[in-house]
Amino acid sequence: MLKKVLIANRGEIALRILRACKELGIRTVAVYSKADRDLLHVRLADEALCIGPASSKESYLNTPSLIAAAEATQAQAIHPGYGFLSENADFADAVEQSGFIFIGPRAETIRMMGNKVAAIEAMKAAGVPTVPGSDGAVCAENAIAIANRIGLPIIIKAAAGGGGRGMRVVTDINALLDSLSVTQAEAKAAFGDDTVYMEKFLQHPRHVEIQILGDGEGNAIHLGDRDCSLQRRHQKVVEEAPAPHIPEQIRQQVAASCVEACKQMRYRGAGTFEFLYEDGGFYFIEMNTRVQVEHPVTEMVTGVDIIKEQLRVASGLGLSYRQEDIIIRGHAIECRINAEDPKTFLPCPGKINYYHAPGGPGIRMDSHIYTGYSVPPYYDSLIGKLIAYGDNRQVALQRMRNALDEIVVEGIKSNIPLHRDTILTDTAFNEGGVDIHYLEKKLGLV
Ligand code: MV4
Repeated sequence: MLKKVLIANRGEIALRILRACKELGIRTVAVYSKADRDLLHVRLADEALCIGPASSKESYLNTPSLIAAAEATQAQAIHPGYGFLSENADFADAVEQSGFIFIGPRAETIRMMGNKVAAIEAMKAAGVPTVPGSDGAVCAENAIAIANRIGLPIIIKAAAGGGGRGMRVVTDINALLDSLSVTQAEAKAAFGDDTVYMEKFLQHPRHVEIQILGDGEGNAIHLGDRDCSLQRRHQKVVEEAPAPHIPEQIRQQVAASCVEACKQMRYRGAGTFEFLYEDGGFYFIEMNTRVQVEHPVTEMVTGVDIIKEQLRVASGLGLSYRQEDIIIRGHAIECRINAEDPKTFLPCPGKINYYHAPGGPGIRMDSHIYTGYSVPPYYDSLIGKLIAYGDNRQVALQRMRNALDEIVVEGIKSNIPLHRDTILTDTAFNEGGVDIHYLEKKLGLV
C-alpha cells in the first residue's frame, strides 16, 4: 500500500480522500491556497503546505507548485479529486514524469476521453451503444449530407468540450452552416481546437451513468448505475442509485458493455460512462476519468468504498472485488448542498454561524463545514452532500425529507429550501424517472 499521498484538492472531496487514506494507514499531505487555511482536512492531515494565493489558477491548478509540494513532503502519489486538474492529461503526465503516481487512469486514457470524437469511436468499437451521429469530425463540406442522414434535430458538439460546454442544437437545415461555423469558432476560442461532431438531438432523455473500476491490467467491474437527471444549467442537483424504472435486462447489458470497453483499454482506477436514456435505449455521450461528486450513492448501494479502491489500484494491489461480489442493495439519494441564493442561484459565501448535521439510520453527510467556518468566494459553491440510503426508494426519500428538516446551516444562504420544499415534495420526482429538463421547467427557466 502507498505510504504517503498528496491530496491536490479542497473542500468535501479532500476530506473524503483524507478519511480513506487514514483508514488504509496512508499518511496524508494537504495542500491549500491562502484562502483555505481553515479547511477541515488541512487540520486533520499529517502535513499541510500552502501552495499559492486564493486564485485557483495560482494554487489548485498550479502544476509546478503541486509537484514541488509532493517533492518537499516526499509523497509517493497525488490524488486529484474531481474538478481542477483531475482530467488534465498534461498534469497526469507531469506527475508521472516527476516520479509520482497519478491516482487515476494513464495520461493517454485521459487524453483520449478528453477528445469526445475519439472516445465515442473507441466505445462504439467496444460495443457500447452510442447516439446516431457523424462518426467523426464534421466540416462545412460534409455537414449537410451528414445532417440529412441523421435527421433533424441534430446537436453540434465540440470534440474538446464536454459537460455541456460548446454545444448547439440545429432544428432547421437552413441554419446548419451558420451554427456549424459559430460552434467551431467557440470551440477554437474555448479549447484551442475547432473540431466538432454531430449527433441526433434527443429531446427528452434522462442522464444515466455507470460507475466502473479497473485495475489497469485488463480487469474491470461495474458498480451499477446512477440517475443524475435533476440538474440546472449543467449543474447536477440531486443524484440517485440505482436509476429508477430501467428494465433490468437493458441495465445489465449496457453495464456489461462498459466493463468490456474498460477491459479492452486496460482502464485504471474509477471511471464513469455517461449515457442519455430515452424510450428504453442507452446512448453513450462521454466518459469521465475521475471520481465523481455523486460517487457516495453508488457506495451506499454496493458497500464499496470507491476512494479506497482508487488507492488500492494506485498501490498496485488490484481491486478488492470481482463482479460476482457486487450486489446492488437498496436505494440511495444525494442532495448537493450549495452556498447559494435560493432565488437567484448566485453563490453566497460567508461565515457559517451555526451548523447542525442531520443523522439517524441511513443518513450520510459528506461535508467539510463546521460552525464558525467561512465559505470563501473563490471556488465552487458546493458545501456538502447529504446522502440518504434505505431498503427501497420510498424509505430513502423519507429519510432524506427527515434529514432536510433536521439540518441547520445558519449565516449563509443555501439551496436546502430548494431540496426540502421544491424537489422532495414534487410528485413526478417522487415517482422517479424525470428527464434532464424537468427541474429547469419546474423552476420556470425554460
Ligand atoms: C445531448 C443532449 C441531447 N442529445 N446530446 C449536455 C452535457 C453534455 N454532457 C451532453 N449534453 C447533452 N447532450 C444529444 N445527442 C442533451 C444534453 C443535455 C444534457 C445532458 C445531460 C444532463 C443535462 C443536460 C442538459 C441539457 C442538455
